[in-house]
Amino acid sequence: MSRLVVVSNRTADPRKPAAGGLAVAVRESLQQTGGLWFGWSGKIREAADGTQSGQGEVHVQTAGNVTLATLDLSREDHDTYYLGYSNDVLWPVFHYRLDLANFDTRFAAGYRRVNQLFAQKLLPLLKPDDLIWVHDYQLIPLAAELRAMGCTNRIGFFLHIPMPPPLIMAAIPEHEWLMRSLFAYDLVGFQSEADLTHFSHYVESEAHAQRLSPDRLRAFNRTLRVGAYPIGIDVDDFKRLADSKEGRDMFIRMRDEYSRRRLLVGVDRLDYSKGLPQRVHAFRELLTYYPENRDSATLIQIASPSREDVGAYDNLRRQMDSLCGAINGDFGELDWMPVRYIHRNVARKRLPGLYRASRVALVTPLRDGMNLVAKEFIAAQDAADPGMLVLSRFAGAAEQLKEALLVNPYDTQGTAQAIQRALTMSLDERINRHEALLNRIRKFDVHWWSSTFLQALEDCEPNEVAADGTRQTSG
Ligand code: GDG
Repeated sequence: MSRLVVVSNRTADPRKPAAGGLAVAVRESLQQTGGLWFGWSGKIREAADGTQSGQGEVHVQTAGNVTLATLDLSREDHDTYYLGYSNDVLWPVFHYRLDLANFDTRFAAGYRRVNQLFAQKLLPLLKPDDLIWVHDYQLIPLAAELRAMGCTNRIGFFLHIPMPPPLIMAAIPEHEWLMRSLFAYDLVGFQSEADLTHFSHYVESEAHAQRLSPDRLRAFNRTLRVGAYPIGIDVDDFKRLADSKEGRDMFIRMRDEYSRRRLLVGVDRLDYSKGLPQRVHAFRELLTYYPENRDSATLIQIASPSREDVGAYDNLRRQMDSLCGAINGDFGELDWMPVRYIHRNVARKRLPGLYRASRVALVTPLRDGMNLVAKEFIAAQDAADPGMLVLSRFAGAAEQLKEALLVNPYDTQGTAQAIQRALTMSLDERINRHEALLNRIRKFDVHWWSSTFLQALEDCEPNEVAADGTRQTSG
């Protein structure tokens, strides 16, 4: 069997609990097979003389059956590749936020330089039949760089974030280069059918791609296999966490603390894609138009700190401080605060108990590739008395989780109505909906996700390497 090589912007020790969707999912797939995990160390190396030459040494360490290989970045590379192009261009545009993008040309150059550096440092570590799985938007051109250096391995790419429609993608000055780069992979996976459709429309309209079969596209003189592989969670592992002593203690604490109230929960990175201000507005609307919820409904919103060195995140933080302060000021009583806003990271082992004690989860992003919190909430519920999920139709998860109450997060009144419906739903209806949701997240769990993707990658036919370093198939 081929060795698995995973490449992502950051790596993590796969034996330790991970926070963040990608780290959790990659850990699952690597731990099963063992292999190599390659990425940035998270460290910035300043050269002693103040130049940019301090980067590039690969550090190798072993963690169980996984080898971790990481490299440091120079300050300039970090600022242009990571802060600049990844977080200030690709993240906002792929989440449909052209208004927040900063198309500085130095960013694109840094992004390309770091992808070349990754390729250079990874290549000597590769064996001929390794299966290479590249993750996410920071590394779109990695396969093209590896091919240019003569790499003939099968390489797959998974995009964890949404793929925007063609006319939004086309706002990125380098859009053609980015999309052409994807054709150096053998397989490209998306979170949802909607994302796959956007990509197909892009290559059909902008690059005159031919559709050879439902999952094969030909453009830029190359053939690419594509598919929707919605990412899942490890349902049993999450349930175990819920049933552990710490999980149960947390549940009992929350249940007792809020025995007279009805608890709503939100757990997100503090990110403008997650629709947090809109969510607080909707909650305010709920208290205004359904006054029976006053002195009762309590929203615990965990917003873990994220990318604090990017300007747009600072604005969001101030906006949330002010919105939550205002709602507590306007509606709060001596013994009741409507919103408990926590701008800190909470230990993973505390999440299942919090989810289980909550009557309603608010997962209302403006755009999200998938959203794993929605799935974690379902997994943590008591099947005999489950809480209800209010889910944005703009999360990738909405394609799978139809039995949730789907909302448009821009429509604050509609969202407030859905929250009210969730709070007042009969036990029978909650049980029926939860059963269907649980079955679906069990069937399409993280093991299904990684094994289906990797099987499809293994099944890709071997290609010839073209003169320009990219591999060609006959079509
Ligand atoms: C990207 C895509 C896609 C959150 N706060 C805390 C905490 N979390 C954990 C959650 C969940 C994970 O982080 C967040 O996953 P999401 O899927 O919701 O979102 P992103 O981080 O934006 O992930 C997303 C995902 O990749 C996977 O492909 O679904 O669409 O944007 O597991 O529980 N964990 C802890 N403390 C916190 O405060 N321990």
